[in-house]
Amino acid sequence: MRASGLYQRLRSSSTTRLFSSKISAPKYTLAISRQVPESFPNALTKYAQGQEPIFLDRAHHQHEFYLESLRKYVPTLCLPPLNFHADSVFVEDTVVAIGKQAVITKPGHPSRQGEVDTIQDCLKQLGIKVTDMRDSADAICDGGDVLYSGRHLFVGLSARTNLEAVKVLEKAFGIETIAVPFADEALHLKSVVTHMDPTTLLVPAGAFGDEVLQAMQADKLGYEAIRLPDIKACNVVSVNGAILAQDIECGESRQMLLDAAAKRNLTVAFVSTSEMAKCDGALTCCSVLLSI
Ligand code: CIR
Repeated sequence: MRASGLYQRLRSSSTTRLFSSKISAPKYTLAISRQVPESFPNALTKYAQGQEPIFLDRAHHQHEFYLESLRKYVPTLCLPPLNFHADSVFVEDTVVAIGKQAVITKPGHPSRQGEVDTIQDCLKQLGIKVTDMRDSADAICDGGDVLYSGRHLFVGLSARTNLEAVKVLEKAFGIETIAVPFADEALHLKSVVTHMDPTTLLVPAGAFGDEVLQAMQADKLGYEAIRLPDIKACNVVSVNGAILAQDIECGESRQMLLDAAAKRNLTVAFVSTSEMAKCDGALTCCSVLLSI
């Protein structure tokens, strides 16, 4: 991604403000999710290609367990399935919500754009102020590219999300926003980096992780980065004192997560996501966390 005027402006505005370490994590009051559709085995797959087919029954069971795990920490609403949209279980991509405000996205893949209307209706019924990104002709965005750490809004410039979307998000939320170009090695920014608390990021070990951290200006902005050997361990749902983490095999990553969580007084729950992973999905993508 070439640095454009907006990209430069976002970078410089990000570096001039002061870091405050006293910010606590948002308190979430409701999560929105959506049931796995019968068409799920036809979900889009790019990065996880070549695996065995998706098993629908197993996907239903894993999703149930995900909801059960999430409900221990936040009341969770599960919307009915959208059977004409194979990827619609990945609700995260349709909306970015912070506090009582939300931006409905225009997902970057055309097959996913029909998923947003029902989410928009649901948010409006919950009394959330909704901005519709579709009103900005050129903006495209998957919510999986938007990481709100509680302090900053990081927006990955992937094949699904562009600078126009960054502009819409920055204006809607008025939060310090950092555009993060990253190599085409993963679907979304949050496929490779999420936060454990407002000052701690989980990032893969190695050169790719180094590049992402640099693009995020993580050091300058006062983040500690925990570098995990297994990239899948970097996608966690951080919710009300708990971390939902993928049930990975890498013992070293598991232990590092457990140690980092214990140090921060956070509980860890491991959740299986093998069927979601077969179509580039992870944990964050199956819910939207609201503070209303
Ligand atoms: C897609 O390609 O759109 C889906 N198969 C996967 C979306 C995963 N979403 C996410 O991580 N936020």
